[in-house]
Amino acid sequence: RLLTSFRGAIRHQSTLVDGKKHAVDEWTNITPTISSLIGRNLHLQDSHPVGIIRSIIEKRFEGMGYTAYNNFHPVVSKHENFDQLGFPEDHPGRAKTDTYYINHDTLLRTHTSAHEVHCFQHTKTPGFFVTADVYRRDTIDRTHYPAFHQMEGARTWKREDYPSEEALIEKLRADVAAIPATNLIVEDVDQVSHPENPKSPYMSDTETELVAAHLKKSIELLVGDIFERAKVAAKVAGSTDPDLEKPLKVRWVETTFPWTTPSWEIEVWWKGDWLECCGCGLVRDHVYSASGLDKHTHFGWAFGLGLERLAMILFGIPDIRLFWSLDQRFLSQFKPNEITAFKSWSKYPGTDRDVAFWLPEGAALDSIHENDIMELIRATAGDLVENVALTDTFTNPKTGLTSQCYRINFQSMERNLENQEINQMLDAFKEMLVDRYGVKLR
Ligand code: FA5
Ligand code: MG
Repeated sequence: RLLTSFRGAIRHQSTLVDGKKHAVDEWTNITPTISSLIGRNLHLQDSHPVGIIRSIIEKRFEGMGYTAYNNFHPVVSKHENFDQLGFPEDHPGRAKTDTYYINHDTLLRTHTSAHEVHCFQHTKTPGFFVTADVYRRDTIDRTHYPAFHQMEGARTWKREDYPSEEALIEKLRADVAAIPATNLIVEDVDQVSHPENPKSPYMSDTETELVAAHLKKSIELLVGDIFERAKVAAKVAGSTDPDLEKPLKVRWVETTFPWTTPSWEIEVWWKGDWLECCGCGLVRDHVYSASGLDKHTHFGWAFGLGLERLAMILFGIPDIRLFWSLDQRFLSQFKPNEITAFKSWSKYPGTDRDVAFWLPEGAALDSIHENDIMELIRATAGDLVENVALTDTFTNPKTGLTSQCYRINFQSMERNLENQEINQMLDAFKEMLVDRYGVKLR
């Protein structure tokens, strides 16, 4: 009997993710809803907007020395996703509230940068691309979904390939000059240089300047090419927006990442807003040494591009959940290698429902994280939740008890939702809420 119960305990201490068994511990927070998205591989589908953008970019850079990797598995180690890249121990990205952990050491990658070290180690060409699904615990709304796709790009130079510093600089200049220019307007950003965003000490000023120029020109080429096609698509679809006649405006904004310096984000001016598309920078030496490459002999750049953000704009797709739709009215609209304007079918109206509750006595205000609430709702309602927002928090001065109210918007892209169906989902959600957090419903 002892043996049977021992086996039972073991069985409960593991979870299946994409058919593979993993140990669970107090870090485990991956849910079946999230696991079920693994393997959809939207980026590999030729006629899916995510796959179309990937292949347009890969084709644009064909012959320029980049290897494309598209099949890395989303389960990676904490080491690959964070440690190797130099994320500090207290970086918010590491928190259980932000990342899907399978257990303490294993997680769903939160970005394609998790594969940088591996690719630096194994790639024979000067550059590479990695396109893949990434996962982040996040709020739910029209532009946020717990899974999305990124494309990583990187390019390396190796000092020992050149007989002298002069020869290296000459090659860098030639490489920069070889990238076709675009007609983008690059706006000046009035920004004081970040003190935490200096050049790498092992690179000279000229090297830094030239590699940065190579990075920016490469991304401008990518963005310029894609947006020119999007303008054509918008015009074909009948848009008369006068901005479509003007060159595209972009700007470079300084930022920081733990494994690049200096670092930037490129923003694109589109329909009256600056849209953040891509983070990037010059790779720090610890990434090369983690790749087993001789320290200070290698240098270069890396970027990480969000594909859904681009695709929503380029194809005019109004809701990020649509990318995961299996509805033929969505899937049948797109053709390989073409950006075409999305035609919406009638949208069914949504329904708002409020859920208010008292936190347990003495519980801190932040004892329940907004993302935990999202997760609970997602577990019962899946993609039928369009939006969740914390709408009210107050503390009763007499009792000291704190109340929170969440507004949940239910909506289907495919049909009208019945009240009874919404009530059932809400009841299940409330039951889990009480069960898990000991709150008192109001
Ligand atoms: C990163 O993920 C870095 N790995 C990028 C990078 C790579 C920097 C290489 C330096 C060198 P960030 O979290 O900002 O950075 O995400 C990069 C892009 O992914 C964003 O610009 C955005 O386009 C997209 N993105 C980020 N969060 C979301 C989200 N919740 N939904 C959709 N797209 C997102
Ligand atoms: Mg960012």
